[in-house]
Amino acid sequence: MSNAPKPNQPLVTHIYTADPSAHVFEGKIYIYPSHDLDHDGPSNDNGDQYAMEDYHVLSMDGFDSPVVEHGEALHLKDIPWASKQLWAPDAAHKNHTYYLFFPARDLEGIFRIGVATSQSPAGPFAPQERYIEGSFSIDPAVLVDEDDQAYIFFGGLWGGQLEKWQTGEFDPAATGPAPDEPALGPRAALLSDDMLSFKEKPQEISIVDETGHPIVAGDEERRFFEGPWVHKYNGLYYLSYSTGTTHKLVYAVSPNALGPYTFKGTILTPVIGWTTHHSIVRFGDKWYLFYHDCSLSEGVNHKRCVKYTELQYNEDGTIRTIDPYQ
Ligand code: FUB
Repeated sequence: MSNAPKPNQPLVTHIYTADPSAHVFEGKIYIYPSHDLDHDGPSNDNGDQYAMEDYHVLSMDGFDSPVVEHGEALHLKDIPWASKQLWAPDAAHKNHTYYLFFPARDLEGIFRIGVATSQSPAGPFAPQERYIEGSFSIDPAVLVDEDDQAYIFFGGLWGGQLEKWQTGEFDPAATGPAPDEPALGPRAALLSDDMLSFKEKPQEISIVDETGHPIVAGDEERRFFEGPWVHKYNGLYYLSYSTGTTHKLVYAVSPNALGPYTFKGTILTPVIGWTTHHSIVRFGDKWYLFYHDCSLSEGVNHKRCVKYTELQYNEDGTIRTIDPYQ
């Protein structure tokens, strides 16, 4: 169809979108992005410019079909515990229910992770009264494994506050580890069977190099910054994430969902704009990377657009690096 989205082009242009989490539900591709606001306010390392207030779900019957935008799926005003900044969400399906997991600042300005439910993958989603107990930081990604156990992965530095939780309590003055110390890893926990709480205290995921040594905080080409995503390929778990300050999407592999993960390489070279954020999904017999850049706003960091491209594996299971502008 002529109005089907093209690879490496914005999926929609009537709103700014970012942080796409893609899933196949009911035989279609559903995309859960952030909805960037079109404002001209100040920009800083704390991420205040990412002032999002609602979520809009996108879907496509397939890659030769047009994108459907399903309208507002959840708004900040309807979330009792949240004060601002609805950042990168993810969705999952279990118990004949669709779950939307999302970060937001609580009434004290601390990032937490909430969950909302719907009978439809397009929403609208009804939020729980409180954030998930014991949750913190940003960028939830949920993997419902083949045995039906659901894992939540999350975390992000700087504006995402992950470094402020090193003691297990929120310390507003805390900074990250020294450059030669192990970098902070994303956090992960099993979800309860009803998907509304953590089954256990979140644990830190370790990312190591090929010799088994932890990736250190000063290794900005490889260390975890934000946006974790876990998918399975040929029985192995692939943890991919943004390196933040070096603007790459990279990945590491493990036989276990909770790691340790061994660093492998780069999935996506830097895009236009500061942030990079993605998801990986299989549709039919092909794999796809959903990502964002700031091309639609000609480079304004908080006015992004979601895109997709095919992702390919080499025979040894490594992922071929993608340059989205080639
Ligand atoms: O969209 C707000 C934040 O920017 C996300 O939570 C991060 O992953 C980055 O994309």
